[in-house]
Amino acid sequence: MGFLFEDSLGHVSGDGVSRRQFITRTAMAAGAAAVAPRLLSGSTLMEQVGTTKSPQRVIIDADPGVDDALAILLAAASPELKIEGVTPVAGNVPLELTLPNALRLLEIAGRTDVPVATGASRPLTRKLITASYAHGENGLGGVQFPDPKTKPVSDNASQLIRRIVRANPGQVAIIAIGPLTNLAIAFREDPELPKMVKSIYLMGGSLSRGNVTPSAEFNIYVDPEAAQEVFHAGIPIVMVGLDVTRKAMLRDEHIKRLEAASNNSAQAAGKITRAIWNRMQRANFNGGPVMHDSVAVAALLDPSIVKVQDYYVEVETSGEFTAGETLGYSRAPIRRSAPPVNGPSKPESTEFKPNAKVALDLDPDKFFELLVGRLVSGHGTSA
Ligand SMILES: [Ca+2]
Repeated sequence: MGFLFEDSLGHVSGDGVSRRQFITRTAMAAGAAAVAPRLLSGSTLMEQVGTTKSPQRVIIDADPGVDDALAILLAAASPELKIEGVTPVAGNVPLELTLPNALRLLEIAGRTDVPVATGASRPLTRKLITASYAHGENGLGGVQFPDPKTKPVSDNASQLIRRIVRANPGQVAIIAIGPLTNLAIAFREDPELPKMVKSIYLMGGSLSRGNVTPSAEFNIYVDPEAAQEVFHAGIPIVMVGLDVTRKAMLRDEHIKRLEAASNNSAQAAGKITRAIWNRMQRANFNGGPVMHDSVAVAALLDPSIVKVQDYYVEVETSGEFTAGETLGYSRAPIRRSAPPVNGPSKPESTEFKPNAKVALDLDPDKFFELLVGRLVSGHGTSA
């Protein structure tokens, strides 16, 4: 994600277009009549991605990161999920920090059984741009936790992802809450792998302006080439972007509930979010830190928390100002920029093949009850 307080900070004003206006504009740009988006219910979503009675196997690919921290703690506190591995990547802060942060968070949650594998230290082709201004220099709001005692496994992130998915074909969902570099590398190394991935729940992108540029959301901005490959890998994707995560702004009452709970996960989450809260107050920002990444976990845990719609999502990779933008086509034609004089002469495709279910609405009360309720419950954590 990147900006935990993008809206209140006003880092990016976009062009003042509302989400609905933007969607309508997108549809019109695709040569279609403007229509209100048809939102699918959560149950429809789960029919798409499937459910099982036994815990859902997941890999968490993350760049912790303040909101990653709560997302990982939420997943660890959720008995519906079996965390098979965590694969840190460079993003919010460099890998030298996201890796120990991932180990720390699992230790806090009492989950040292979960393997952590070292991921990519930079995007596929670009220089790393971080968001330490929003997450604190250490990625956890400046809160100091003990150095981790555990070590990463000998496999690197792509190797661990491949090993877990190949051992459980069709059963593993990937919760991707950082730049998508690790996944792109795994798919390049093993082109058959995407067919074996059950689904990807990713926090990234936006159909309604970005947060790091007027076009791009942070995770996609950092590594648009990786995102482009992942969106076109043929895997069922649920895209949880800024369109919904902007509504996941933590309030003081939530932080107080975390602080009042005695278990390690809630205490850590309370300290981290309070540190960010205090930074925001000192800077005269209204509102609280935005829990972008936990929405992706929540959408997997309880699909009724979001409303989704089928889209064909393209990722802009060549734009001088717009790289990392996610464009959502809700119908054919899929029209591209006008071709150059000497370029290919096919500006559009008449075939509409959705490649993602994009979350367009969020029930914030239900979301926060799940997030805070799970963290304070202490389930799956040491006391
Ligand atoms: Ca993240």
